[in-house]
This record gives sequence, structure tokens and C-alpha cells, in this order.
Amino acid sequence: MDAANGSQNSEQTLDSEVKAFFDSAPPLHNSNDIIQKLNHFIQLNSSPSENGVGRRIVCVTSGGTTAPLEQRCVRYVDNFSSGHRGATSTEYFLKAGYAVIFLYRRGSFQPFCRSLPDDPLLECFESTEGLNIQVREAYSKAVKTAIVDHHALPFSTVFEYLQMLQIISRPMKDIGPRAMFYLAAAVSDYYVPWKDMVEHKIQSDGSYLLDVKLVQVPKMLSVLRKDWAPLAFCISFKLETDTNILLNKARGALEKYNMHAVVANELSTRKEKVVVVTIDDKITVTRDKSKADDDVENPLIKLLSQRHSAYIEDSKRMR
Ligand code: 9Z3
Repeated sequence: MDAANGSQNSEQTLDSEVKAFFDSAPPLHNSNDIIQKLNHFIQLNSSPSENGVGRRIVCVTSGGTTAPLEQRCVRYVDNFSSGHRGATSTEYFLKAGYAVIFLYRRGSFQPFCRSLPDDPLLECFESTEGLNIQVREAYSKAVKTAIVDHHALPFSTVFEYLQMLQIISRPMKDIGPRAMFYLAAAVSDYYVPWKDMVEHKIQSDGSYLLDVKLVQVPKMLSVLRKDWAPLAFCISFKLETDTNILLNKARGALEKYNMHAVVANELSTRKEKVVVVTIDDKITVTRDKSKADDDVENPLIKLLSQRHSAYIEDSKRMR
């Protein structure tokens, strides 16, 4: 088999795996509602402002996806992620002027949690005359940003996550290079296809072995880059626990999925240091330890925002 045939075959295999994944996935309950609200948010934020240029929009994914083992799910395989990276990055993207679509795991960290009081509902709002409620002055900026500038969509399973990512990519495709995907979610590598999954709770009748077959989740990063939103600026993450393999793995992902950058992080040091791997650079980004409340996401988002601006300018020149 020659190289061209080989890559054509692997593309066909990926296409059929992707089709099988979406065909077998249980449909989202509220997809029309999601699409309508999302389109409204993107339209509102991408229309040209006074300077004639629309805003940049980033889709931040955050938290881990689950792979259910039963259709009426009691047990599932989970992926580690607290959602801290995605939530904190969202705050810095907003500071940098982006509108943010925050695709997050239900129950994981949310942006602004740190700038809001422990009980936001009781402390952020006060009741005035009659039934009127108003936001307390001290929290008005955080509440406005949370409501107006970011649009949050929750998921739990890998089926929900990938269907939502596909839905988001449709209107994002229309805004071309101004769109960014910042894929910090920890996505299941393996899943049980819906049609192969038992309906009811798996019984533990004393058998020693639980025999469940998981198959590989198709590599959607390639599909996102190739078909869903080919002009968007795409950043993915690589997580390892063994630092000896981390950078090579990140470089491999960069090339395999044609990402614009891969952020490499090691589990235990992920809040202190990351390495941004691009085709011609490896940039170490660290948290400013002299400031107690600084985050590694602060310099990271500054760097990515600069790279994104350069990418937008390059795309204009190439038109
Ligand atoms: C990450 O590497 C994130 O930075 C973390 C953030 C999940 C480590 P926390 O949510 O942690 O702040 O607690 N995300 C991507 C993880 C991942 O599974 N990447 C896949 C891989 O490494 C590629 S999609 O193979």
C-alpha cells in the first residue's frame, strides 16, 4: 500500500468511526434550545463593533467526560479533571476581551467562583421595594460578566460532550479565524457504544470478572480541524503523569491533529507550570509565585491571545 492510499484509508476509517459514534449516541434532549441560544450568543458577540471588527470568541471545554456502562446509568468510567483549568482560563479570556462559550462538566468548577461570595444567591442580590431584586454594587461587575459575556453549557457523558462540541463548531465556523477552541476537558479515550450497552443496572451476582468491552472514541480533534471549523485557532491539552514522555506526546498530538498549539501539563505540577508546544517553539509558562493569588492561566492566556491575534492577521494577509 502506498502512503497516499494509506492515509486515504485511515481517513475513511475515521469517517466511519465518527458516523458510528454519532449514530449510536442518544440524542440530546434539548438540542433545539441549545442551538437557538448559542446562535443568539454568537451573533450578539460577533457582529462588528465601532471599529468594524467583531469580537473574538473562544469555546473553552472543561472537566472530565464520563463513559456510561449502562443505558439507565448507575455506573460509569470517569476522567479526572476538577474543571479548575477551564474555569480559571475563562476568567482570563474574558479579561482579554473574548466572549466565552464554556462547555463544562456538570458540578465541576465554574468561573468567578473565587470572586463571588460562598453563597452567591444570598450575598450578591438584595431585595428592594416590593418584589424587586437588585445586584449589590460590590458584585455587579462579576455578575454582569457572568451573565452577558459568557455562555455556559453543561455535559456529563462523552456522548453529550461531543455532540455539543459539534453543535458549537457550526456557528463558530462562520466567524473564521476569530474563533478559538481551547480544549482543556479530559475526554474519554474509550467508551461503550450505546447499542452494545446493557439497558439495566449490571448485576453483581458473585461473578469474579466483569466483562465490559470498551472501544476507542474516534479522534474528533482531527475532524474539528479538518471539517467542523477549519479556520478556527485550535489549542488542545496533553496530560501525563510521567514527565519523561510528556513533551514528545504533546508534539505527537500537535502533528497528528494539526493543532495550532498543545499545552503540555503534568498532573502534580499543573497549577504551577505548563509548556506550550507549537510547530517551532516550546515555551515554558509558570505562575508568578511572588503574587499569592496569581494563576498559571494568567500568562498562558496572554500568550495564547497574542498568538491568536497574529494568526488572525496572517489569515487576513493570505486572503
Ligand atoms: C488537561 O490537561 C487539563 O489541564 C487538566 C486540568 C485536566 C489537567 P483541572 O481540571 O486539571 O484543573 O483539575 N486537559 C486535557 C486532558 C486530556 O485528557 N487530554 C487528552 C490527552 O492528554 C487529549 S484530549 O491525551
